[in-house]
Amino acid sequence: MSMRKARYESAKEIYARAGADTEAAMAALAEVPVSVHCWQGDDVLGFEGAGALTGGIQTTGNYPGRAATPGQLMEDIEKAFSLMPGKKRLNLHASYAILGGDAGKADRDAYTYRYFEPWTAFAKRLGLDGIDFNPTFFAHPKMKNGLTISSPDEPTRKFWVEHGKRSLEIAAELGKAFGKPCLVNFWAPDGLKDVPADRMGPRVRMAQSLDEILTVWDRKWVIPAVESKVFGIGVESYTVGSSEFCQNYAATRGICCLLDNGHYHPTEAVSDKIPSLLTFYDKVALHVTRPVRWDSDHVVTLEDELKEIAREIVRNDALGKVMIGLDYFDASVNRLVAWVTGQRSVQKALLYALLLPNKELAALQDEADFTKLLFMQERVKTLPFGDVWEEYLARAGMTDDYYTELAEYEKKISEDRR
Ligand code: RNT
Ligand code: ZN
Repeated sequence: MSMRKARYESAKEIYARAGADTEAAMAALAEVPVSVHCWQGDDVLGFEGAGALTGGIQTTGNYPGRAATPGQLMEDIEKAFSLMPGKKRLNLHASYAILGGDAGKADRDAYTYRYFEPWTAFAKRLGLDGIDFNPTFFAHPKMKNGLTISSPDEPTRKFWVEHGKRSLEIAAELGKAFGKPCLVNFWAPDGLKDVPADRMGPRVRMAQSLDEILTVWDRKWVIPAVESKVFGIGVESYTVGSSEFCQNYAATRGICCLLDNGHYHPTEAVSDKIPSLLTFYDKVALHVTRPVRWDSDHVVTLEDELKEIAREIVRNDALGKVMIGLDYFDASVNRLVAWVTGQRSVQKALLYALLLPNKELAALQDEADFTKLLFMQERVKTLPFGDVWEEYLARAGMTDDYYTELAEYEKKISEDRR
């Protein structure tokens, strides 16, 4: 028996004694789709010729090798995804339209599924579970004074409403193409740098715009969501799509909330919001990121809050209810290593949560045996998790070293792009 196998067999026994089934945990994890964002590969720039990222978000760093064309981005996605275990979906933004001869002619209010068909073919070739979609309400000259669907300027608002409608139409085709609904996440950066004189007007307009957009919602193939945010760069004082706005909008319209764990005040925890929403909603969408002092979108790593998010999903039997997506963008390190690191961190957190004796721990809480609960919660932390993780990777044909392969890829391919 190889050393790895022996370590796994021993871990399996130790976990069984602690009340966890490693085989069941690995099998469950392999079925959980994670929607991997395309935008880690090119610093969120897309293919429309946007020179800069706007809308209160920012990618920092200038590591060489950024994918600048659809071909390069697909090549990088294929490589990075080959090192990510588990089921994957691809998360696209409208700004990644492959316009071909229509470049410079078709604007976002006229995008159709045609511009995304190459992505469908690509995702099918990679055996992905599906594609999710996002209207791009930023990095575009038709944003007026930083506003899109909440703009008081009617032609501006209308343009963005049309973009939202096109996005839902494209998503319906994406859903049909894979035979599974497509998640469409509405995030608009609309907000103000300084103290507003009218906080309600923009919100009323945003709700009206979303209502207009939803008139083309295909309920069979599309799951719409709204993503809230507390502030952005240049919109420090007020964001239209606040948490209360989005949650109430979603609840009253029968759509979904998307929680991005970088979008709240620093002491708020998304792990605590998940069960609150699951009490009322069938589905909850997530953007997993790592905020460092602000919504910095650092590469996701295996830290406490990520583990807690995974535990809330697992112990509430919500693996089929929480749609897990990734949202980070770091341009200061090898972008593929960043991509794989974040996806694997989420997989690790889920496996970690699946290996906890969740029922026993919950029973201790109900019995108010807080002494034993404290003891148990600490004890499980040193179970041989790494041995199960390596076994999970081995069964996916992978090892824990993705660095060596990506460093070679960087030498061969990315460096030519300088
Ligand atoms: C911005 C939001 C949003 C974007 C992506 C690119 O703060 O998190 O989800 O990051 O849509
Ligand atoms: Zn997000």
